[in-house]
Amino acid sequence: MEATALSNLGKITDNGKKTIFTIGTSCAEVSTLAWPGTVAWGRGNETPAEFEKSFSIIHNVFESAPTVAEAVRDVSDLLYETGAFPYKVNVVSNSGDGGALAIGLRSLLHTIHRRSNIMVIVMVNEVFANTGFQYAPTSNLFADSATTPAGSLFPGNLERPIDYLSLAVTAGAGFVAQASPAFPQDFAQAVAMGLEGPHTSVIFVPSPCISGWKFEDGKTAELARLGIRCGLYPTFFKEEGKEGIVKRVEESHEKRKELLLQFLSEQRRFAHVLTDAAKANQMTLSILAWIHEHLDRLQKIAKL
Ligand SMILES: Cc1ncc(C[n+]2csc(CCOP(=O)(O)OP(=O)(O)O)c2C)c(N)n1
Repeated sequence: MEATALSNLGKITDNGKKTIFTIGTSCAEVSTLAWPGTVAWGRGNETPAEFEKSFSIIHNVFESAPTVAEAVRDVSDLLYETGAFPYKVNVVSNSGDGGALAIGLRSLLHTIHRRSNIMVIVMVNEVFANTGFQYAPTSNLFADSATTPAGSLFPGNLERPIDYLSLAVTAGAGFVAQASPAFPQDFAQAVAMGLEGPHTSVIFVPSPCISGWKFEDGKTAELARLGIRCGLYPTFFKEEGKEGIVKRVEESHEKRKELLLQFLSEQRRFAHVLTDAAKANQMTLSILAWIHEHLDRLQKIAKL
């Protein structure tokens, strides 16, 4: 899903301006290191002519992609204003949810607070994936992970996921969205709106991860849509000062429950939840309680 998101992001940001990405260490960073002509840990070979290409990437340390993006924004604006640089650029920071919402939260909040004109993309795969699938603050209830192993003492993760959408809105981001490439129009709209500025936009991309969530290859888009429709990853758009929207979530509680069960049952990280009917029902109801509470809060936040 992250590869699909990055590919779409590349197409949408190809809007006549050059786009400079800053990517914190994450799956997205590891997979883009192979891209020719990008600046990776000082190994880049950019020349002025190559700078005319439509995008470039600065790979930077884990927690500070938004801060590096701020610097790119300031320097490129300055060069543009002094006439040294012929055009304005899009600046996009990209991190995993571990990088943005655990170790890098301070950096993210400061960037939002400074209202820097950049777009921050956060890939939400619920784990620190490339170091071995450890629990992240976004991990869902009862998820089995390297640091919340399901066993006889604990049924996986016991913490409710952090409410990152409310966090970004109340921190003062000019535009906050959650959108998945599994609903391509939502994703394209979120990115296009996010690029408009003039403030910090934060876009969360729910990203089912085959190895971390332990599901069959080929199910990625289906799982993304199930996660959205059952309410775990509601599509969300909120511009500062305007009424926002929560959408693509099933209205009926029964339907949400049915889709949630399907979502859980296709991932081996939840296999222990479904071992018997009573346990499955109890745990599903706990997750649904969180979903309903979270959706209620988002509806209120959307009206701010
Ligand atoms: C300050 C710091 N702490 C830890 C690490 C080790 N590390 C590198 S990538 C990573 C996991 C990143 O998780 P996330 O941001 O969720 O991205 P994902 O791997 O899931 O794409 C960790 C812990 C690091 N590079 N720097």
